[in-house]
Amino acid sequence: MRRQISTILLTAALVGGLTACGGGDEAGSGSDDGKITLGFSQVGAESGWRTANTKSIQESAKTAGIDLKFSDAQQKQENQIKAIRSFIQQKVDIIAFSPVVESGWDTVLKEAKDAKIPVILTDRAIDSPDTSLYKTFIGSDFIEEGKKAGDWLVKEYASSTDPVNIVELQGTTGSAPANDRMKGFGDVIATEPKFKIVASQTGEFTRAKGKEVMEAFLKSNPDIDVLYAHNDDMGLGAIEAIEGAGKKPGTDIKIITVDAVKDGMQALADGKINFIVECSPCSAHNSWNWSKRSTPAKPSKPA
Ligand code: GZL
Repeated sequence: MRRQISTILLTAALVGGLTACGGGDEAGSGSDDGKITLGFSQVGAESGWRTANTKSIQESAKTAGIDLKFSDAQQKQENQIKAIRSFIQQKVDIIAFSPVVESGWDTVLKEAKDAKIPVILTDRAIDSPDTSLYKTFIGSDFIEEGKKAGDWLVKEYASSTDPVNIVELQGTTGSAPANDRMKGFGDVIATEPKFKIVASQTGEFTRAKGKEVMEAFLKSNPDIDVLYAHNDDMGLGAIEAIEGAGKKPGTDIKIITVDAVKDGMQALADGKINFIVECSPCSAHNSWNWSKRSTPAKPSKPA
C-alpha cells in the first residue's frame, strides 16, 4: 500500500515536473493520443523490494493514464545509460530512473537536459553537484535507516560489555543505499568500542550472493555475533548459510536487515531475523522489532 502511495506521488511529480518545466512540444512529443509518455529505467529485479516497486510503478502509470516505456537494466549502469539515450531519441515527455550507482550520470543527464526532457530521480540519489540535471528526487533517507539499525543493536547489547563481532552484507557497491546504510550504522556503533565489524562485503542486494558471502564469512570468522544486511534478500540468503553451518539464525547470530518485504517479515515472525528497518519512500523511519522474539544479549562476563 505504502509503495502504491509513493508511486502515485511519483506520478504526480511526473505530471507536475512536466507542466512546471513547460514540457511542451519543444520537449517530448508525447504519444499521438495526447497521453504523457514516461521513459522509466529501473535498476533490475534483484530483490523483493525492487519487484514490488516495479509493480507499483507500472500500476500507478496505468491508473494515471501515462504511456509508460519501461526498461530493466539488470543492475548495470551501462544499460540504464543506453535506456535514457533511447528515451531521448523517442522524444518522451519525461524520464524517471532509479540510479543503480551514485556516480557517472552527468553526461547522459546533460543530453536529456539539452533535449529539454525533464528527469526525476526515484528511490536512489546521484552524487552529481549539478542539481539542474534533474527536477526532483523521491526516495528514502538511507543514512537514517542505517542509524536505526545501529540504535537497535546498541539497545540490544546495552547490558553486555563483551566484544560483539559483526559481519556486514553491503548492498550494490557504489549505490546510495549501500553507502548510506553503511555510514548510518557505522556512525552509531562507533560510539561503543565493544562493537567490531570483522567482515564487510557486498552481497549485491541478492539472496544468492548474500548466501555465498555469508558462507565465506562463517568459514573465516568462527565467532560471529551479529549480521547486518543492507536488505532482507541478502539476510534471507545468509539465513540459509547460517543454518547450513548448523547455527540458529536469530539466536546464535542476531540478524538486522532493511526493507520489510513479505519474506523478511515472515523470517522476523519466525524469530530468524531480529530487527527490520522498513524502507519505503513514504515512511522511511518505520521499523519492526519482534521484541518478544529477540533473545537477551550474551550475559556479560564479570569485569
Ligand atoms: C532502497 C532500494 C534498495 C532496497 C533493495 O530504496 O534502492 O534496492 O533496499 C533493492 O532491496 O535492491
